[in-house]
Amino acid sequence: MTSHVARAEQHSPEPCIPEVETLGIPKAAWERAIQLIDQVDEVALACHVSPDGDALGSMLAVGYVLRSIGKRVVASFGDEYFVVPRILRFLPGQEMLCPPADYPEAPALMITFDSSTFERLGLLSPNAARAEEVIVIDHHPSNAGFGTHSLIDPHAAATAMLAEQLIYRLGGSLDRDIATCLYTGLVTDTGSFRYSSTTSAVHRMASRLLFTGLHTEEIARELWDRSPFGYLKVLARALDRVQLEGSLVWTYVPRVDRAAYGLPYTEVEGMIDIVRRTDEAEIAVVLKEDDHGDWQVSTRSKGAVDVAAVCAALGGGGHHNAAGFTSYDSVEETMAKFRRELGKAGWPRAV
Ligand SMILES: [Mn+2]
Repeated sequence: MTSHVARAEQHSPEPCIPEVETLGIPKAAWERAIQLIDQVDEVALACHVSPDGDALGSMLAVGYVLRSIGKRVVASFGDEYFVVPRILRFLPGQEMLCPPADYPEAPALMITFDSSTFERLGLLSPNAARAEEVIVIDHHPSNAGFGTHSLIDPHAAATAMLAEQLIYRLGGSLDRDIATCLYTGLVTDTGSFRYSSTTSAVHRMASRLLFTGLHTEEIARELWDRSPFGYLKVLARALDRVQLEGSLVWTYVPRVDRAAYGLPYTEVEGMIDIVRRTDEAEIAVVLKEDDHGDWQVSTRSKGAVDVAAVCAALGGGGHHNAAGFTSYDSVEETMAKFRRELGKAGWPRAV
């Protein structure tokens, strides 16, 4: 507790000064977004299915501010099994969430967060199709702008950066709850400020968030430093079958492994972060069988290969160094297709 006191004292003399940046978005586009929000009493927020910290954190942060300026807010994501992933249950603001079935059928204004395509809205795609206006807030380079209005900056490290700017433009300010949501987005999408997307603007934003008295150590523990015991057993099995093929390292997690320990799918989502540390590999892949029997494939590159392009060819997408796709084939067929697409992308390369 002493550390919190020390931090509060240390921070109290300096105020959090909002830094208004346009990011990669024309000023007029920000203004139009504010206009669209001004025109409605209720705003329907949505983020992508199987939400990560950036998707859910950005959405809840903006939700808080919309409520504070007198808007009715509903927020959701289009998963059939509507449950917030365990590691994100510490996020404040979850009382704003409603299951897709309770979501307005044809919202006057919908805002989507971190969703690169219409399809990534899952069960909420039809609602978006019927919405009068849809503001798309995102940072995925592949996002072509599926709404009626776009706030998309592919150079932003996280959607949370765009969310923060929207908050200032709405006349909102940061408090600890809002900052907790935004920080979760920023810290997860930058891999704890390790990825190349970590610019000075990212650290300036982190600084503004920390002035609210954020408990960064508690957020870090919730996000990365805890798992049920069964995770270790499932991880052990996955690591036991890991393979190194030239510069490709890969493994898979069948659902029977998870079932043996009652481990939900979301618990194995981050396993790629362990596999990708392999020195000998340029590319890392983890196939995770979800509860429907489909394979959710995570891929990582150390930079030489654009895995977003490879995954896009397989129906997925993402970023240059971190991307994914869904496969309805077997593990062997999925890997065969992946290797074929890697080949087309000129990999492995002659050195
Ligand atoms: Mn993101």
